[in-house]
Amino acid sequence: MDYTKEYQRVAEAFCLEGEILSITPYGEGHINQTFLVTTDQKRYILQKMNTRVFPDSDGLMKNICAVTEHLRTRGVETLEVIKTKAGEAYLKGEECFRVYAFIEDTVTYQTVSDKQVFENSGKAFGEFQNYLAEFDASVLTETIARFHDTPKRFADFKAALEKDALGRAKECKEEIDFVLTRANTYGKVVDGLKSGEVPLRVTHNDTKLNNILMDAKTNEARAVIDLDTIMPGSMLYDFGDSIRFGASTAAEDEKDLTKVHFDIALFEAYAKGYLSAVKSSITAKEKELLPYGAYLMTIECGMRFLSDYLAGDTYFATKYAGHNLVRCRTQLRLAAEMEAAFEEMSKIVEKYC
Ligand code: ADP
Ligand code: GN1
Ligand code: MG
Repeated sequence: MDYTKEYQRVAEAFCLEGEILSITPYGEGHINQTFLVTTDQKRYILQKMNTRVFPDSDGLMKNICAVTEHLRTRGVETLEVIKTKAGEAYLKGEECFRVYAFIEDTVTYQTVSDKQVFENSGKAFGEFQNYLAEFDASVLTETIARFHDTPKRFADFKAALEKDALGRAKECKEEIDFVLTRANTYGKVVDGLKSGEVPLRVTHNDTKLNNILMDAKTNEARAVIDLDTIMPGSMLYDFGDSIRFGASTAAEDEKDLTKVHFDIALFEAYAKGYLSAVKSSITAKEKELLPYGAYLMTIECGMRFLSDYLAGDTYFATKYAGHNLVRCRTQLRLAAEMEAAFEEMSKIVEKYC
């Protein structure tokens, strides 16, 4: 497909500097369709927004504009929304698009190549959490209701299983059983939030390693990106989601499960970085639940991949028929290994608090 031809007019609707030379698919996100736009002067990120996942595009873009402005006033490098020629934050229509300035001289990682990178990302997500703590949550739209409400995710999973739209359940009995037999462990964070034992904070909610740009030379964190899911939540979600993606010895979609392990040294690297930033604000309850948060986010993500596989791959972008099942398997493998590592994880948390 000639993306330059396809999206030239879309890109021209934004205030870009220079003449457009090319438009090519970019990155490894599962939700939006991302393109790199190169002009004779600059580079930009163009995204076809996923309006099925995020139906309230206005609310979403208001969140992003407000949060990025808040960060910029504090001197933090962040996404820069490039307006349309009509002065809007995004291009509305049957399909919606937005443009960000390309943050140059940075890289994103799909797996942890070096412990130091992961520690740096932990520190940056912790600092990001601190910046959000000063942010007025009342101006935020909840872009996806009950995003990390694991019991709700579990109910959705059971509905997808019941329906079994494509007759795929027979291919994944083991994974289904894994998720079903742990049903009584899914409620701890939402219950804690309800009772007030776990503080409600403004959180990023999608803190995987490819949602942070690292400096290409120094590997220091430069900017936290993918701000679509910034909403009230728990820091356990942010810590946990980073661990589920990054504290693995393999990619999220590694087919060979013998390569997939929960790596406690990577857990330690991230915990060290993250806790160095949040140790003055984290509560005793949050500290206690950090290892569980990692476990919960891993199993929740596994059940979401599995639900999508059962429903016919309608949510996450996939590259082949069994992609969501492959992803589900890596998550459940990691979760199983975490079950044996709670004590060790807790000791590490204590060490860095
Ligand atoms: P998705 O919601 O689909 O995950 P992201 O917003 O995370 O989409 O973007 C996908 C990828 O594009 C990121 O992982 C990153 O590699 C790259 N990317 C996004 N925004 C920028 C930016 N402003 N500068 C450089 N790279 C970016
Ligand atoms: C999606 O957008 P992306 O690719 O950064 C998903 C996350 C999942 C993740 C799994 C809005 O993140 O919740 O944890 O895939 N984002 C949304 O890789 O559902
Ligand atoms: Mg992303």
